[in-house]
Amino acid sequence: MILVGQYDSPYTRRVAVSLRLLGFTFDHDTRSVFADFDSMRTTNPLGRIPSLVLDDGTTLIDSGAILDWLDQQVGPQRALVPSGGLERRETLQRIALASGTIDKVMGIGYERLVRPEHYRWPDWIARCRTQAEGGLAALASLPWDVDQRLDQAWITTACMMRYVRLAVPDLLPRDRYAALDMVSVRCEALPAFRETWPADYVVPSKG
Ligand SMILES: N[C@@H](CCC(=O)N[C@@H](CS)C(=O)NCC(=O)O)C(=O)O
Repeated sequence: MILVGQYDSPYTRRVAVSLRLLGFTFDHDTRSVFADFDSMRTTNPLGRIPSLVLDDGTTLIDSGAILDWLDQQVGPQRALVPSGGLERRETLQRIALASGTIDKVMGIGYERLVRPEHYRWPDWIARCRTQAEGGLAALASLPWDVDQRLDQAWITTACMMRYVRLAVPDLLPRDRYAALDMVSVRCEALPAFRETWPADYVVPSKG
């Protein structure tokens, strides 16, 4: 299998972490969505990451669809999203809050990093910021039990936090949300997270 995408993408990183936690081996294709745009569109017609190229040549796109496929491969006992009931609903709700926060922070990041300064729209950035803060506060208000089995809600939330701290760090100063800091500390200590640590935020270039 080949995972396509760099780990400064929280969506790619959550797939990489999940692959490792579930015991899959994979190669890593680190082409950039910006610098390698034309090449990337031959893998995913949307020119986005992550993609997962399976051993039979099939290419899966979109982290949610890839993670669902991984869960199907390992079966309900090991799946990272519970297969039913209240537990599944609550896990999906947390994932929705974390990935929604990623999307809003990404909106700010792209506005700042890709768009020329005179085209930036401060009202739009402020709106994204309000939405991201809403997502963070809602996640932080939920109970997080440090002894709970690590599932996709924890993985996606930890990847979201690392991404926020790379892209718009003032949104998430240490100690603002103690519960979320605990999620991050617990996850980032694990080998699957350490091996996928996005050391630097790769500023998109238009190359
Ligand atoms: N819903 C998609 C979102 C993927 C996504 O936003 N990927 C970003 C990188 S984190 C990307 O490819 N950005 C480039 C673009 O959209 O043009 C998923 O979960 O995979």
